[in-house]
Amino acid sequence: MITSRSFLRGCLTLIAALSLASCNKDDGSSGGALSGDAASRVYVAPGQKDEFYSFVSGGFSGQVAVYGIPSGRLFRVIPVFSVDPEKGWGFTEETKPMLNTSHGFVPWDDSHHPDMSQTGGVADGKWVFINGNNTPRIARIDLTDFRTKEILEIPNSAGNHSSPFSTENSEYVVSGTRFSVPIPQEDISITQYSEKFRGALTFVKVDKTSGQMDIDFQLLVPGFDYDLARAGKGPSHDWMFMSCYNTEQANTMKEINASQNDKDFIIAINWKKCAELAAQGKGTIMNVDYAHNVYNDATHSATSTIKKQIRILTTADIKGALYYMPTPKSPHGCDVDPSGELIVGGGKLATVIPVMSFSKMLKAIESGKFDKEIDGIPVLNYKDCLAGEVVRPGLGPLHTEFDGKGYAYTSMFVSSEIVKWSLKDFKVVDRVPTYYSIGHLNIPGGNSTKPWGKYVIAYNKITKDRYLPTGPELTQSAQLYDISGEKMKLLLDFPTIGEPHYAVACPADLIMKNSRKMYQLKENKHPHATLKEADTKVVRSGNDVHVYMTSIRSHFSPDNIEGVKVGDKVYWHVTNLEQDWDVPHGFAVIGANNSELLIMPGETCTLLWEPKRAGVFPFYCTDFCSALHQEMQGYVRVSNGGSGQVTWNKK
Ligand code: RUQ
Ligand code: CUA
Repeated sequence: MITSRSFLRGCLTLIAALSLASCNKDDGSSGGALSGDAASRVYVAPGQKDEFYSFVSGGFSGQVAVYGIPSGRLFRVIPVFSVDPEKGWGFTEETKPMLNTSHGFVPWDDSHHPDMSQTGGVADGKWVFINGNNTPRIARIDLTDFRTKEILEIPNSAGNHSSPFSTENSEYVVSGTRFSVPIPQEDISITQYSEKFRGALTFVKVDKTSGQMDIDFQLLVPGFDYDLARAGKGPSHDWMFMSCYNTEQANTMKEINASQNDKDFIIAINWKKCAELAAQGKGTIMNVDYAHNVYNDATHSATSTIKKQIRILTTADIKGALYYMPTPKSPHGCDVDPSGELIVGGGKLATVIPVMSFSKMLKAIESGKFDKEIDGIPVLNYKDCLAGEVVRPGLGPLHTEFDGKGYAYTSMFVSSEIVKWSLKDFKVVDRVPTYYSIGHLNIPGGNSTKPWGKYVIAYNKITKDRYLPTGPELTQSAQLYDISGEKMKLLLDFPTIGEPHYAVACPADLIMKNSRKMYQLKENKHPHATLKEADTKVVRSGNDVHVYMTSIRSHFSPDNIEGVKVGDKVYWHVTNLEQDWDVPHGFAVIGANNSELLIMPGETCTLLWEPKRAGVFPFYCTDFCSALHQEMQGYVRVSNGGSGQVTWNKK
């Protein structure tokens, strides 16, 4: 019997040994015989399009990157939780409210787990949800224009890691806290962790048509670390399964102290039942502050509202809706197979991959035979819920996805490989190395009832020697494998932004057909929009100067402005009058302390400029929009004192 401490030490030595070994080994995948065939499998000829869209988390970049699969070409970085001066995100007056929180303006976060909206358990190409881990938030990205349309702060959560996981029809996206904290927050000793700290699991309702999110209720649960989750499907539709570790409730030296228990848990939550109880008025209303930021397509502007209350349900309020399934050793991934019957745990330190059975879990609940209770939550017996174990899978199982053809694919962080195993007999049928230390993996639709099981993509934690070196920090690395045959086959390495955690992918035509080409000028309800050149003007009100400007190939109107004074706040409200696909105009002015504007056809954006010195200053278009793009420029005169009477060249 190995003790957890010696097992841990063993793991760490192994990690070190493996990373050395793997860096030196010649795997033959970087060239030679394989590459010709592999190249043709990922080659998307000029003018051709990729088969899948893939939305990859940016990790510590706080954003989402959009890639084509199989080419691995990067199409777009969607700004979500972090400011992006390229697109003015968080810098324009219209988008600043999107990054507001109860802590004030927060320009950065750590985004991990995109999840696509689903209808009937199948990815529907409407929205991508993603978590902000550090300042707990969930964002919703609209896939018609690839923009973040909503950010909802999650109160009482402290590290929104187990999030956001969609139920089968996106009735809810669910958010579990990584860190437990005193709820409500109070100034107490950290050593009171086990008596006083609690976890918050939040159920966010999603409107079917608009996608708008709203907190429906929050569950207060024991003070563990909640990690990852998946909703049930088909027979298990009403349930959500979430892994948790640190059931030891350690508050220090967690790498050792939170690795003592042989088994931690997957918590099974009957969300349907909880929702019914919440709707009946069970639980209590708690006063909390959380920001709800919504971007309005008609006004091209965001608003931030601080909301004040949520409904809290304690375990006593929802008897019979929560159960713990013991799961070996600090589980990370918690993945449900396409049939909804099997729940796969990813015990980071476990030697097997445990596969739990939903129907057995129900039987165990019915039988009323529990090992014990924790805070009123029955702990089921491991064996009673177990469908089977994948034995000798490799080391450090993390995440599992499914191909829809009867197989599961589990990422193995420590042994750096993907392991393919059968859902029938839990036997390993194939394994391939990854370079190196794979975290998540993704099969298009691989978390749904209908996987498009053609490729699996590995998202790796360590890059080492795979690319040209770029100093101490290397690009992050994704790897594409063909899984259409019996054996997995490495086809392509491609770099990603930030750190890729999870990713979601779906067939391109699901999204392409709805992709927006421009914003209609006639629908532009921005309060400072200028819909034709004749209406352009400059208006002073006190020290505020509002420039109502238009841009169209290849000039700004107005393009000469005088009467601005040092100390003024100049708001440049630029409307792009183009009504044509792919013709943005930019706007930049010298000394701006924020960013440029990049204005889409039909859109209005506002840049605040506070000139610090007198003189005549140029502004110009930053996007090469026509043969006369270089001529798309103008001047603003700034005076010390003076009349402050603004003038401009009227059209
Ligand atoms: S987590 S691997 Cu959020 Cu799996 Cu990163
Ligand atoms: Cu408009 Cu360049």
